[in-house]
Amino acid sequence: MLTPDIRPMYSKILIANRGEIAIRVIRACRELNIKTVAVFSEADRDSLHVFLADEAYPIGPAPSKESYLNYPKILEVAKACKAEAVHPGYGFLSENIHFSKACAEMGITFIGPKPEHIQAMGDKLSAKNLMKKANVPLVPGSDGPVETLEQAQKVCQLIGYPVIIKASAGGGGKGMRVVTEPSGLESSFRACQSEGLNYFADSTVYIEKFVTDPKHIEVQVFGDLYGNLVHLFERECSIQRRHQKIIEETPSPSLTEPLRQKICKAAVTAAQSINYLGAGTIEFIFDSNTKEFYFMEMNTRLQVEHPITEYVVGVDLVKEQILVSLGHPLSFKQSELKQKGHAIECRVCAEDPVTYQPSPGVIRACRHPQGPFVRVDSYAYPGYEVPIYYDPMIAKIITWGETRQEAADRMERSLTEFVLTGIKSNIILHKTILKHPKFLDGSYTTQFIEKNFEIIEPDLFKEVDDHVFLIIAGIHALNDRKNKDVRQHNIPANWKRIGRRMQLRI
Ligand code: MV4
Repeated sequence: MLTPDIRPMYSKILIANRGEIAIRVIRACRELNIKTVAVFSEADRDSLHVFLADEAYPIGPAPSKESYLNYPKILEVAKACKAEAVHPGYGFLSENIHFSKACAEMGITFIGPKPEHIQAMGDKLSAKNLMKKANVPLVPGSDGPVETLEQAQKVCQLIGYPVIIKASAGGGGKGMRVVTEPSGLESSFRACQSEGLNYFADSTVYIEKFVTDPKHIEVQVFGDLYGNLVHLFERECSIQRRHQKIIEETPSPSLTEPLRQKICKAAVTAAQSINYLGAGTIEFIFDSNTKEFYFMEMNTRLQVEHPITEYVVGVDLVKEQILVSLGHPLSFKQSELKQKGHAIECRVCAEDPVTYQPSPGVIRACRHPQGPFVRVDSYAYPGYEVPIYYDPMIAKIITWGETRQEAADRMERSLTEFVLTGIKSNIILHKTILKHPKFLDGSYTTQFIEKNFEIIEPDLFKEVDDHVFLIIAGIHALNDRKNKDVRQHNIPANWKRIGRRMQLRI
């Protein structure tokens, strides 16, 4: 190992993000005694990250393009307030090559991927080529881009149907088409090319054998400046809808110990092959019938679901990102890392649990779950208006247990404890999933929501809808009689307490 060249601790970091992840980064900075700078859009004046940071500056109108994606403006703020580093969180600018470069040019440390790593992994074909050279398992398919229909037909004859056509510049599920028989190839091939061109200004597509009903298993990796590259085990993220994850857990209920070793080793090989630095995630699809896994993409950022890894492995990933960016060697060795117990995360979203439509609006009552082995990363508070402009996720509940069952029991308990009124949320969807036999036995796949919760059965949620109506009615009644301050009602509703007392008297 080289002699570590460690720079002194930052005195100030700018957080180029909003919501719960901005708060997550602020917390890590506080613990390291680093001052924090928040930036906010016009829609986010009352957002919690603005209150919690040491300083906060407006960066533009509500639409992301004019604020959280406006990196010249963000860098202008960083310069003016003398921030030495920028943390991008996830989404927004976290994997933006121009931002990563612009930071470097301005002498501001970007606590995220290097431009060359974004380059290598941002283009899916480039990533696949690199992985092929590194001997990381890939789904059989076209060796590189497919340019003509004739070429496409040849590839499909060779690998057999069903196939999936993917735009090379796509990712996270955009620009993909499944084709089940030869007659559907032409239209899907053309559609995929023009989707690539329209959305990503790149019509390059490639073809793979379509793996039916896979699981999504990803591996957290971390690299430092001294050639150390470790994995922090897997996360199972198969419970998703339209490529938005809903529940994640670790360890994966579908991996045996030898398989876990194999997939984690493949992830380290993948990251090592590009000399990866910092936190990253290697995404695989896993066929639970054949027990085969295949590399899909690499995400060169901190992920939403990072807390389940933090709980089970015992590492603060954000602190580690900050320290590694200063030139510290990793604070742990691979041999010291073990999975202890089980963690589950539920993403709580301001959305209709039946239609999945966003449900922005003013939060009235909000009381977060608490108690043993429960972590809540949230930016919700009573009186806060959830804006329509951004991601509907307002909170993450993370629970830990000695066993999967204990973590799940704690999650059910936490979901029951969570009081959230004024807006619709998917809390009831989470409760229903946790009771589902396919969740209980861990056999769920990426098709789980589509197969079980897509045919809308409003009766499934009736019980809770009624409950929500009652609570809202109670709050409104009290507000009208007493005062307008919703903060007061962050305690059990009076009508309920009084009702109970009356019952006892009778
Ligand atoms: C696949 C696949 C089946 N076969 N590729 C979706 C997003 C991108 N990361 C890759 N994706 C898929 N690629 C082959 N050859 C199925 C998916 C897929 C999926 C992957 C991970 C998590 C959720 C998913 C939901 C649907 C499809």
